[in-house]
Amino acid sequence: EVAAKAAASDADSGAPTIFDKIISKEIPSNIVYEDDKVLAFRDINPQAPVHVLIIPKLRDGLTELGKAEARHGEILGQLLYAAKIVAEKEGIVEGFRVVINSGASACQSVYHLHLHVLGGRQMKWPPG
Ligand code: DGP
Repeated sequence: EVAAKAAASDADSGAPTIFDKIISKEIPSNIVYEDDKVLAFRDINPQAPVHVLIIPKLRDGLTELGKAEARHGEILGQLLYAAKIVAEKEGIVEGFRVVINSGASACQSVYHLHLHVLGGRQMKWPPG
């Protein structure tokens, strides 16, 4: 348990993540939408027929939503609007889900804020 806690505190320390390499295109990804502020690409482990991640290109302290500050308001809005653009591009705008896992107890695994856009099947509620 001590090791797990140490790993968790490392995880949100602000160290670079795999998403930095996706942004720099050092690691290839299947890009769905991109503008100067955000990047949207297919999740490597899809949980629905459409499963796209949307990230800010500049993390700027947003390791997780729980670290957001008032100054992040604009990029947070841009990310949410990008979710709608992605849903339209993917043909799921009539029904889709946006998820943000914030912190270890929400099963966040990559500490660079990201929205999951899920659709293309009937969603269930409550989520697990
Ligand atoms: P979360 O558990 O909310 O932190 O989701 C992280 C997601 O990132 C997870 O669904 C899998 C995805 N992921 C992790 N590494 C990669 C990668 O190298 N490429 C892509 N496309 N997705 C990744």
